[in-house]
Amino acid sequence: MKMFGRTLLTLSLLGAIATGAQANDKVLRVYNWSDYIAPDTVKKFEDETGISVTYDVFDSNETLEARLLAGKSGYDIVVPSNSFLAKQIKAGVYQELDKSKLPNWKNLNPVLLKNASASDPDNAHAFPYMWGSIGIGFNPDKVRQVLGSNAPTNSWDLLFKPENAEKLKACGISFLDSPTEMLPAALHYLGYPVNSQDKAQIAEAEALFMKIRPSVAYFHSSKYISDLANGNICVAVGYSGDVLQAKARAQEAGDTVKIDYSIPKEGAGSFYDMVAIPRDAANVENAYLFMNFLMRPDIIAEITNNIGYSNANAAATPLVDEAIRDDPGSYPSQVVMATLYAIPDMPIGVQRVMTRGWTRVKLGQ
Ligand code: SPD
Repeated sequence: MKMFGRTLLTLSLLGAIATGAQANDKVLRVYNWSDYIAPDTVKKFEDETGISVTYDVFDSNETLEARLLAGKSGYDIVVPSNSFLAKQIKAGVYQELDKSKLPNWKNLNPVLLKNASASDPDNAHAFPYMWGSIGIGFNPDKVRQVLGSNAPTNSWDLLFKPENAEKLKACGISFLDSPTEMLPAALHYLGYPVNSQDKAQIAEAEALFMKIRPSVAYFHSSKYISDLANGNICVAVGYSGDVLQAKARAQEAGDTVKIDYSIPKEGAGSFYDMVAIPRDAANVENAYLFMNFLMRPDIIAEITNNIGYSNANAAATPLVDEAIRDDPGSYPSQVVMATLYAIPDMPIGVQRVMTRGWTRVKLGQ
């Protein structure tokens, strides 16, 4: 009996230690894009699992990459775009996924998985979360006021023709602060390959921005959402879903500011944002639980319904609001899809050239 009692005590002590250790491990650190999750997604995960989540945000791949390449980012889940993924995989930043821990993988859209596998063969390190395009968000009333009813809102001419940009300066233009997304847009407009490594062509793209630089109010990759919504600016080069969020916010605030999103007819950049686990993540099992949670149709559909981006989960499509499914900005037609180009994955050396050029553009010198 005594022996049995002692064993029980030992077992319960061990149990307490184990529970204590588990309790300390019930944490997860997530680093995602800003404005990229539903308001209660994290809370739902915490309630269901008892895992406490630290959720931080960034608004450019460049920022995320700097954290990852510096090592020991401290995060268990990160969300790089496909255009940055391949070289980060090569640099050994991510762990290979154990798909047996992801039973909800079956819900993912096989076509999108295949597209995303161009940067990650066999989708070995990451799965696609959301995808979208980089186009033009604009306030049709203000733009018409400035440029007249024939304003070319369906073309990059709206911004890349200096005579248009000069006029739009009066109501406010913003650009994404991302050389790897903005310079390819100019290269494409100039008729060069979006992944050009030709320094002269990149310099020409830079010169195009330099010409319109005096008309640009600011370069920022998330501030334009609220500025479009409250009428502080009238044109923003931005991410599809973010412009739709601006539109929704403007509608909620009384619908006096109208916002539209256009994918210019010349074509625009498209991206997949991918969920991955850094190699040095401390809470890998919890990261798998979070990944699997994000692959649940009800969870990811709710996120899409809040942020306006198309997700990569086939099983979730029937749960996505019709208004979003029918929005050509979120779910472009096949004809428009054919005009999209993938944001290129540039070698690090060329990326540096682009970053230096972009710094000159921002400084205007
Ligand atoms: N607010 C969320 C924005 C997500 C945009 N990701 C785009 C990456 C493009 N390369």
